[in-house]
Amino acid sequence: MPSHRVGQSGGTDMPSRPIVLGFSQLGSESDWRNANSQSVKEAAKEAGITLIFDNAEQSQRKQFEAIRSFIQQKVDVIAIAPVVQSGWEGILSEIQEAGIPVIIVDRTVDTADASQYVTLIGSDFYEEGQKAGKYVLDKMAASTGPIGIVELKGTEGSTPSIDRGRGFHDTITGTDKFVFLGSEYADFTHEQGKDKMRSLLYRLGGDIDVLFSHNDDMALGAIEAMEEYGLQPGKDIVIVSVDGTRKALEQLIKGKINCVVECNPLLGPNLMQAVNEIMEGRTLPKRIVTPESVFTEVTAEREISSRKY
Ligand code: GZL
Repeated sequence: MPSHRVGQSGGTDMPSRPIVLGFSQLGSESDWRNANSQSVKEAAKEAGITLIFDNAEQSQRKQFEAIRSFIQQKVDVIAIAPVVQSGWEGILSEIQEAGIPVIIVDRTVDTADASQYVTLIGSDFYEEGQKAGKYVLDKMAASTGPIGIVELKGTEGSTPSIDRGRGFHDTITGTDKFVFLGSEYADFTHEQGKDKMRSLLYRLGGDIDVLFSHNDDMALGAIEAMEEYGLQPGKDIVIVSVDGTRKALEQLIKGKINCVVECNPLLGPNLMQAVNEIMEGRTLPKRIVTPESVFTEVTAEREISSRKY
């Protein structure tokens, strides 16, 4: 397949054939991830872009294998949703040597050379953590403390886990009435969220007043663990989560979750626009941030009917 690149002058010999995009998706660990994949597939079809999609099942090694396959196939653009932040310099150099432009999607990568990718399309996870922390400050304003907080963290080393945690902790630690009792990595999955919440309850039981979960799937698992333990989620323990899936909003309406910070997975249209602009030789911003909101018991009813995922 002849490869077409952005011309030296910045112009490009637009291919007479459909643009080919290789997308390394990190996995299918959560409803958010599946909605993200669906958005990319639908947007590619809508844009007439040929999509080569690979699901790495949360393995960075499998992402590298998929990317090397994209290079061999001489795709026009490579998009990567990186499972963790570190370890990408080598593979990004291989792509650069092949002359293929790169778009980073959703999470980010650590690299000393920002020229190794054209743009990053995704959320501001630190701000999402701050929003979660602000909700807890408001919700617990009348309490004198001590208020025991536990945390279910996403995939270790992933941008959302690192930055949501930083944003939340930076917001909460301003007052001494909050006590962080413990945190567990639960890999953004429902199953591990339930399992790790069980162990936190076993260790800390009635001392837990607040759970901050880095995503909805882990929060939904934690709700099951709390009910097994004989506690009322949303009442005995305040729950704040991130994503905004339909299942989480349903629990929000039932009062079993108290706040869901939105993280928008529908990045497909932004990605395809960026691909087209690269192929047209246009300059893109280094960062494209998706707009997001916060859902509480008050706004959930209004939002749930419009949720696509
Ligand atoms: C955030 C995304 C996270 C979601 C999880 O943009 O990377 O990964 O919050 C998903 O649900 O597994």
